[in-house]
Amino acid sequence: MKPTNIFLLTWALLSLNNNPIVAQNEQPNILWIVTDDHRYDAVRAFNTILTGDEMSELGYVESPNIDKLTKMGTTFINAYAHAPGCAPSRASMHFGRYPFRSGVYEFEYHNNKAAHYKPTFPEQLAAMGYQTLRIGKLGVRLKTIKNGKSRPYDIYQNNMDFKKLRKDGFTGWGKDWFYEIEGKKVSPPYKSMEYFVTEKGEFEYISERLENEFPKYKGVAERAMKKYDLLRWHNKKKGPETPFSPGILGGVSSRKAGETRDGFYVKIFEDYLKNKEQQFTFGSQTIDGIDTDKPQFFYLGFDFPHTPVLPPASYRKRFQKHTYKIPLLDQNELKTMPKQMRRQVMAGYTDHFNTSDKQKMIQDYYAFCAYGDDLIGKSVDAFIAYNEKQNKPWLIVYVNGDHGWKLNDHGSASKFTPWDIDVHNPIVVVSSDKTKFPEGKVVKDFVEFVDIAPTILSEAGADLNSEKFAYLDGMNMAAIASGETHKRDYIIGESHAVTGPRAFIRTKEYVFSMQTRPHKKRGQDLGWAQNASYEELDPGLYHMPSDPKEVNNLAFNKKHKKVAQKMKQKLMDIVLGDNRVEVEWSSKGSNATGTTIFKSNYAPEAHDYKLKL
Ligand SMILES: [Ca+2]
Repeated sequence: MKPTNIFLLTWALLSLNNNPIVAQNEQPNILWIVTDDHRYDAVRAFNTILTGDEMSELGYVESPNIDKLTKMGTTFINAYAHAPGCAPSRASMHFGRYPFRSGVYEFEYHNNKAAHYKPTFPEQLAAMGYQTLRIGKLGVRLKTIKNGKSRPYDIYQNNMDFKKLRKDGFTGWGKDWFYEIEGKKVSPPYKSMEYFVTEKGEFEYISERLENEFPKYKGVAERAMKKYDLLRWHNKKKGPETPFSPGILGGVSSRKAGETRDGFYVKIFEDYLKNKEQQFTFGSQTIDGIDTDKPQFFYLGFDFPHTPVLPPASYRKRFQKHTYKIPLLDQNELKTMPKQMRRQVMAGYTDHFNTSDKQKMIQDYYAFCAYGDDLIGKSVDAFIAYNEKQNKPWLIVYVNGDHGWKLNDHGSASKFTPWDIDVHNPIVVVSSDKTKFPEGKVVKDFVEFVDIAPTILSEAGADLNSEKFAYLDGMNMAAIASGETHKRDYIIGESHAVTGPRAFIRTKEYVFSMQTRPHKKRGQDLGWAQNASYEELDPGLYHMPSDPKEVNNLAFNKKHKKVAQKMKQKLMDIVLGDNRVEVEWSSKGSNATGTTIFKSNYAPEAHDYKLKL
């Protein structure tokens, strides 16, 4: 902005308002943090609010830095994810739209050329003058179309992506495609080959094919299995656990605290904030340096505690001293479990693990969370120090997990279901303006992930009442905190990953879920659920006050028939009848060039936040 414009703006603000503190209208710098597959019970402050006991019901947890955030700001304890899988959950946050309005239901690649498409909120922020930076995991599979072909599309102006960081060795673990081994081209390529990076920067590749084709690598995986004390996911069908089994549920990081991939995200963030050059370089990546004349939007996408669960040794040792209460599966639960949810449980089944493996899985998970908490603390400190130095207002939005994670709850180590442990993800908002997000305040009203976009946009100066933002599905959390907006009787969600198409509606008392579509073919048989029998909808109903672990499916219990019917109708009308969009993205791999939209709008405005049972 030219000096004359600053003068005019200042003059205009002063003449509109007698309050001489112009800084109040200044756009704040914003830090948005999202963790990955993070259970709410890993945080003492959340446990204290929810149960009165700071520890998880499973046992010892540690979270001094997130606890501190809750003291500095407002905790939205009943915040929920819409789609409990990384990609659809992150899409709902970035778009500020429900899956059934954005048309992104699972891990599909999609594009920004479909007629109903609206920009992500970081793009809106850039249009409002912000400089935007992402560090770490994004998970939104957005593409654009150029010359009829699907092309990469950046949501953020600047990106420090993990893929390049891990190739540079700034990680303890990675996974990548390799087209060349030992200088020789390999065909087909090694797809998603796993590797560890040692303290010395050496790469240890984990691949059965590699060991067979290149004898010099023989035994690397076996040695890594022992050295890092790995627990890999396995089941009877796929055979016993081997050094090549997929999914690391426990073990120790090959690197010390601060030098894991999450550790490097924080180091990059700290260095970036101190950088005074026009450009900023880390490893092989160079991005624009920080423009202190612009308001800043920083997004930190941590990978912890997503698999591979590999806490650094210093954390792991401490947590190995604790014995945890292991959630066990009651076989009766399996019998009445909705089929789609049973499918998911079986896909991530862990109940056959022996007790010591289950202990290890839980110890390492919470140790990983404790390590991540330290990294959050460091990021927050660096951000606040930057703002104090710049004398700028600021805002932190901390989202505890893009969704949750089961530690043998319901017999599975996984996500993807509408059970509370998979979708309950508290949010903490801390602001330099303590009137909007008061210190230590706890809000028990429902909050949904679609609220994140309008909250941040509003703080950045957007007029949410303008036509431009009419597409946003959520509410401003400042208005929820102050009670200015209407209260929700329920929250909703829908996800198609692993379970198949399934939606849920949750009140403070009950949660009802059902199959929404007969298959995943977009736009076909949209009216299926309306004509299907109740049994065909594969219903699940749980009563939270009497059954907080959600093990007794009451969907076919006569006493709860009325409740089930009401919730079914409401849910169906909303997700299938209130402006539902499905898109044929024509997704073959990442080549999402389709833009054909299918709509279902037989019950407009069914989503009115009201449901009396
Ligand atoms: Ca995730």
